[in-house]
Amino acid sequence: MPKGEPFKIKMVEPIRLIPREDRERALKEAHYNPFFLRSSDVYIDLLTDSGTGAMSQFQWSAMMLGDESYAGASSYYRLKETVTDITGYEYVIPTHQGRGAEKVAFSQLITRPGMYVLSNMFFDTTRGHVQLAGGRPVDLLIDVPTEEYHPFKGNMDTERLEQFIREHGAENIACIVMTVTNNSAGGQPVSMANIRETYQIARKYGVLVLFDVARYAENCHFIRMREEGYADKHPIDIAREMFSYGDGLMMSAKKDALVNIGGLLAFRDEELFTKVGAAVVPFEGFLTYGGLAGRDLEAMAVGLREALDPDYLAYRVGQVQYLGEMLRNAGIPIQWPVGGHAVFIDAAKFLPHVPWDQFPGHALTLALYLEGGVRAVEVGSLMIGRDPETGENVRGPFEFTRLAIPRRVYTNLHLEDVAETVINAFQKREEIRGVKFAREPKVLRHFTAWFDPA
Ligand code: P71
Repeated sequence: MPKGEPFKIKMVEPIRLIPREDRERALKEAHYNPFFLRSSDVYIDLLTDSGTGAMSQFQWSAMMLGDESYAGASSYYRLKETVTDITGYEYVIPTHQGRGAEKVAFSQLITRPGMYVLSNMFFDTTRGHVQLAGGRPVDLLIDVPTEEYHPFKGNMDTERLEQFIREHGAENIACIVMTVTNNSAGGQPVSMANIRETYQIARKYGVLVLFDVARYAENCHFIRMREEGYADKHPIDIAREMFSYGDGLMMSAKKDALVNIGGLLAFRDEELFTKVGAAVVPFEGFLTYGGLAGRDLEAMAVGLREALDPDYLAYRVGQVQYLGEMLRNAGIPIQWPVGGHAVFIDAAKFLPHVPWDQFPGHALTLALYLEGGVRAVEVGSLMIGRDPETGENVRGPFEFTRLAIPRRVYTNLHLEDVAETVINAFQKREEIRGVKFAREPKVLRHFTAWFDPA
């Protein structure tokens, strides 16, 4: 097997590491929040793998075919046929990005305040939209320590799921959200067996199952590599089986549809489509464009297929693994095995002297920027936020610093620079301090909060 990337590079964008004094100044000006840094002050940008990938020549050329008709554009039908082919779902609605799909879905499915929405684990915007619609998000992730091997660490705890439905009543549950891969748990995969079992439980009690499939292609790759009976299957066939265990999907197309902007809703039956579709026109736009241009729909249709290519997936997941192995071999505590899109550093172990409510994952993020111009993001108690009822900070199950790898963007030499940065910070870890809020917004606070060193 060749070791190289399954592409060569046709267009380049210069990047550089600015001097240390400039990084200190930039961080202060950003109120110690990496979201406020200018990208030109960042050397290697691992803030997110969302919308930051490189499109292929096939996607760029498909964009020239964009049909910009307001309704019924041919670009929409090309996208719809692709989505139906992969998922089996007949009813497809584009949205401007994942959270557009979430807002539409939860505003219609949460019909009474206080209804529960159950998940293997919500991502932040999904959790935010459940709360904004008056619902109560509940995470039911299996419990495995971060450094302990488990092939499918993103799984739903199906025992607790069934118990919860029994205790609280199916009529009080708006839906189940199956997040694949499980981003908040470290980009960890969910097994086909777990997806099937979740759907069986849901059907037994008449509860709806929606997938959150931002990174479903990476999840299919893990099923192929790790679950018995899937080694010889093409990822698209694994995807088809997976989608058969659900009623619909919400997607941020900025990940596994390999586009810079876009999202999707898709449903198996017309009733659900009609119910949820009612909110699309006022929030997103007409049903066949959902806030996107015709050219965006074309790029998405091509990207959805490219992301299921086995060579691409092996390269993609392999690159994340390469970074993970460099860090693990150096003794850095990380979520193990690494997930599909990012390496998650266990910041609680990296910075044992920083208390959880001074956000060790965020403190380490700031340190990595100062050390090597690498931009990461906190995934932990800062991102989880406060309990809307008590106003108290909720302690998350993990305190992570996430290094998310954009798709087809950086080379392995860049990742070696990243590893060196993390290792250097590890050697000086005692000097790294926690943070406190200087300004704290109510919803999705991590995006726009200001901080001071604690
Ligand atoms: C990610 C993001 C987006 C993000 C979050 C925090 C900082 C920077 C960027 C978005 C997701 C996701 C899952 C599983 C829905 C969304 C929302 N992830 N579900 O991980 O991971 O999609 O961004 O298109 O609205 O960096 P959207």
